[in-house]
Amino acid sequence: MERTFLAIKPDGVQRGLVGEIIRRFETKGFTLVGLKFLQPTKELAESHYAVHKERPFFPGLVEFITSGPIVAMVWEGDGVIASARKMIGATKPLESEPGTIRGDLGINVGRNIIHGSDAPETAQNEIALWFKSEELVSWQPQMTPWLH
Ligand code: ABT
Ligand code: MG
Repeated sequence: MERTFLAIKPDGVQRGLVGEIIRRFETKGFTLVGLKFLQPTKELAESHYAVHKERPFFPGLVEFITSGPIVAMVWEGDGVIASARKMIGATKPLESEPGTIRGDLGINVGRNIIHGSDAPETAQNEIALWFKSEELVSWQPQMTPWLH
């Protein structure tokens, strides 16, 4: 079953959006398999955003991501990687549609509330970066089958 890495960034935590964001993925029907609350170290933030390391916004991005606690999560479900990206919305605030997390809740590209892995390979790498395998719980929700 497909898994993705999602993280509620420091702005999402500071603004009290944790419950609202988790609710959206729960009610969509995805399954939470990993969850922790932590303030990322500089090393962890730099590894996570390594792909952007030559970009001018990199130092500010690392400073922001390490500035306070975040909620790191792994969610599971059919097509969860692409679906979560859709639910999160576009990176540029003016392009994120209403109905998406960023479209409904944010206006700032550098403070965009939540991260989601953008492809199967990055999902696998990010899950391994943020979680030990024993921190992930494989379980099947006992749900009414017509939800899935
Ligand atoms: P992430 O989920 O954080 O990776 O964002 P997303 O994939 O939607 O967008 P990308 B392109 O990966 O941006 C990573 C972070 O860098 C910030 N950023 C990006 C800027 O501040 N200025 C820019 O010009 C660009 C392109 C936005 C993202 N994070 N935050 N916070
Ligand atoms: Mg990205």
